[in-house]
Formats: sequence, structure tokens, C-alpha cells
Amino acid sequence: MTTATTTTARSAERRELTLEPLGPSFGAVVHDLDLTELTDAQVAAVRAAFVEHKVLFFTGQDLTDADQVAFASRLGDLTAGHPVALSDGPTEIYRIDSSDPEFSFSDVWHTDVTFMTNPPAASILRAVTLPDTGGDTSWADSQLAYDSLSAPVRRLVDGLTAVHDGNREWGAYLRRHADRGNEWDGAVVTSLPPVEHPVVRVHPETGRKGLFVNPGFTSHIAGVSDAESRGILDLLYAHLTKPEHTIRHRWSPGDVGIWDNRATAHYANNDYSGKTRAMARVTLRGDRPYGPADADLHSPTR
Ligand SMILES: O=C(O)CCC(=O)C(=O)O
Ligand SMILES: [Fe+2]
Repeated sequence: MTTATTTTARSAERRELTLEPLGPSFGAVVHDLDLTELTDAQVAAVRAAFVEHKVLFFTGQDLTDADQVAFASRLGDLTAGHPVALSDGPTEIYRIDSSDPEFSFSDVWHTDVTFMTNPPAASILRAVTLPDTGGDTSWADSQLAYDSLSAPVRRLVDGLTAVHDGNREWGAYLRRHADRGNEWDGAVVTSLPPVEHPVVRVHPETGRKGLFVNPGFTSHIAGVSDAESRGILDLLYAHLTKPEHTIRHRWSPGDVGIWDNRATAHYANNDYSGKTRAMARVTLRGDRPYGPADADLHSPTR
């Protein structure tokens, strides 16, 4: 596709949606769209807006589990709800419910499921039951964070890889459930061997670089000393989560949010203890992350 054609196609997609940006860099609310009745043109527009804005919210929806799965299926391939956590209902749904005895707060900055070789490209979260106050979710723009590092630090991190280990968060759960995980990329997950990903991820659709380490699942930088790893990761986490790199969403009943796990990290605010908050998540299959050194082997898919 030529640049001129791409620009025309994107303008056409934009005209399909009423978008309200949430900040100068990323995040947008999509108004007046019923996710159960999308035309093909609207689906294309939602996909384009998702890649451009990284986090989108759709207000005033009233989706069932099946509606949420159907909407997500129009955007991409669905994975199991989670590689480890077991949920009732459709296998694609991952329930995040504070009244569940297994519930634990996701109050650590993370990008979803980076402890698998192929982490999900996107997560789609629906507000089911909300506390009167609290329970907001925050997102950080990992590409903005990368771009706003100084050039020497960008050069340093461009060449690094990091180990991601799901055992800290999910190992005990997996053992409690007799090593019975879900199916992920065609295999049942019965253990969580650590995986290595580039510290800087090149987005497969835009070619933009973003930081791809997170305090939830990254255990260390590969090939450096423990002290160096801690120092580098602390620097990157503090930088990634600077207020000007983040947005925060206060959920309303019916809201549906979708975020690009290839370009963002997020944090679920832990400020509604003792109250019920229930959300339902589905995730879209993603490809294996690659870094700047391998970018030449891949061409952006749009
Ligand atoms: O409950 C939330 O707001 C977000 C939880 C979370 O980390 C997720 O859905 O991936
Ligand atoms: Fe998450």
C-alpha cells in the first residue's frame, strides 16, 4: 500500500468514529457506538483507532459474555482467558472479581501475560460490577516513555533482553490447581518456564519502539549483574510510570476498554477493599515480541 493510499484509508476509518482523546499522547473514548452492531467499516475503524490511540474506551455498552467474545473475535483471534487462571463460563473469559476467594489485586504495573512466549496483543475489559468509588485503572504509554529517554539510554536499552517469569504471580495458583492451566498457543500450560523478550519492543503494526519490561513479570535483565539489572529496571520503571506518560480511567457501568499490550503497561488501583468489583476480560492473540536488532526481518503489517 502506498503512503498516500494508507493516509486516505486511515482518514476514512477515522470518519467512522466519534473520538474524544484522553491526553496529548494516547487514550481515547469512542462515543455513540454499539459494539453489538458494528459494520465492517466500523470494525476497521476501531482496529485503526486502537493501534493509533493504544487504549480505547467504549461507553454505554451492555454486553453479555457472548457479546464481548463476539466483539473481540471481529478484531482478532482470541486466546484462552488466561494461561493459568481458571474461570467459569466461556473459556475465553477471564474473570477478575474481588469477591472471588482467589482474587488478588493487580496493583503492580504490568503488561498482560508477558511471561509467555507469545503474549496477547490486546486485552478487552468489561466493567460488570463496580464499587461506588475507587477501582480505577491506569495505563502508561511505553512508546512515549521510550521516546522521552535520552539518546544514550535509548542506545543502551535497544540492545538488551530481559527474562519474564510468571511463577512469582502465578506459580502458587498453578500448583494449588494441581498444575492444571489453560491452553495457550496450542499447549496446556502446566508450568511456567521463564521466557526472554527484548527490552525494547518494535510494534509489529507501526514499527514504533516501546519499553517492554514491567515490574509484574520481568525478573531481570539478561547477561548483566544483579546490581546492574536492578539499577536499569528501576530507572526504566520510574520513567515508564511518570505521570505525564500515564492516563487513568474511572469505570462506569457498561464501559468496555481495550488496550494494546504491545505499546502500554497498566495498573489496577487498589482502593476499594471490602467492596465488590467484577470485571470480565478477553485477550487477542499476539505474536512473538522482537526488538530493534530483528526489526529488519519484519515489516509492519499496516
Ligand atoms: O481490574 C483491572 O482494572 C485491570 C486488571 C488487569 O490487570 C487486567 O485486566 O489485565
Ligand atoms: Fe493486566
